Amino acid sequence: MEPLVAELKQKIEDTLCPFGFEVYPFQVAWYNALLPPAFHLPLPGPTLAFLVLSTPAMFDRALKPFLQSHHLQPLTDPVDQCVAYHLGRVRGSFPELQIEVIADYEVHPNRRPKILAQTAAHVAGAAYYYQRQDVESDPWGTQHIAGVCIHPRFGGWFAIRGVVLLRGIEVPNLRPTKPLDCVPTRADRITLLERFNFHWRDWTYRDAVTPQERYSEEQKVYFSTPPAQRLALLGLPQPSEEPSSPSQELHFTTLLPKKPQNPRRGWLSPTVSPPTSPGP
Ligand code: B12
Repeated sequence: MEPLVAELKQKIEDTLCPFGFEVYPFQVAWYNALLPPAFHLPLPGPTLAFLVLSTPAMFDRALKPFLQSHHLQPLTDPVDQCVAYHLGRVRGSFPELQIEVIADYEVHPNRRPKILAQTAAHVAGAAYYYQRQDVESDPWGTQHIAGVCIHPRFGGWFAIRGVVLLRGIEVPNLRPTKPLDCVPTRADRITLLERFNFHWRDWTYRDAVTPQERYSEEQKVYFSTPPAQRLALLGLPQPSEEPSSPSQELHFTTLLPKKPQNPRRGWLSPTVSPPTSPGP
């Protein structure tokens, strides 16, 4: 890797990795080359960019401390705010550079995503993006089949959080790293894409490779809770409520016993709170 890229990567890693994120460098040209002009990033091809993803550790290392630090605003998703806060810190650590950050949830006024996170993850070598075109004579006819990225160490137990663009830093000699093809057979790719498209709520697509770490039960419960109920789940005031005492207690530890005891207790029981919208 070019010394400049290695140095910038190290600095971004020092900022983000302790909080459960990973970063992978890529050139804007590699991303633009795969996409129609409507999706292009409007920067010169050799511009340096970094893909940022969150690992299972992000929940404990970034989200919980963030919620306790009172940075939380009403009305927007706490995870999105937490990620935006940490990506913003990257900008803060390079005051001399023109850094732009695009988060996975950002859309243009016509609702088109500002970044295709999976294509970026693939070109950055972070996680292989499996699409129906990667399955020879696929069995799905006219159905829409969305693609899914699989990380060599975390399987599907991660989320792509955004890209950091370093305007003005051009690295024409950066060599692409191919993502590891960890689901090489046709049969396994079919299983993966069917699980992701039709059974994503059961989490099984995430085990396409045996992961080094999965989301904790607590994290799964959080992401399985409809966004509107997540603040209540964490014991935080709802947007309509006045903030209560200055030392707002978090209720994680009371929500879930440290060791899973009786999984049918209280709201953990599927009959009480069926998972509806797992997040990433
Ligand atoms: C809109 C959206 C949805 C929509 C539509 C999904 C879809 N893909 O059709 C809905 C609401 C249904 C949805 C659901 C889910 N989603 Co969603 N979603 C997105 C979002 C915001 C944009 C995806 C999109 O619209 N892409 C546009 C289409 C056109 O892109 P595309 O299919 O990739 O096509 C391009 C490529 O094929 C490329 N291309 C062409 N040739 C080649 C060749 C190569 C080699 C490559 C790399 C690319 C490439 O060109 C095409 C464009 O022209 C992304 C985040 C993001 N910003 O990217 C998350 C995202 C895809 N979702 C994600 C997840 C996890 C889910 C859910 C499981 C729910 C959840 N959050 O837990 C479910 C899964 C069920 C399902 N059917 O998808 C994750 C996937 C992570 C992963 N491991 O891949 C993402 C990346 C969010 C994240 N933060 O991590 N989602």
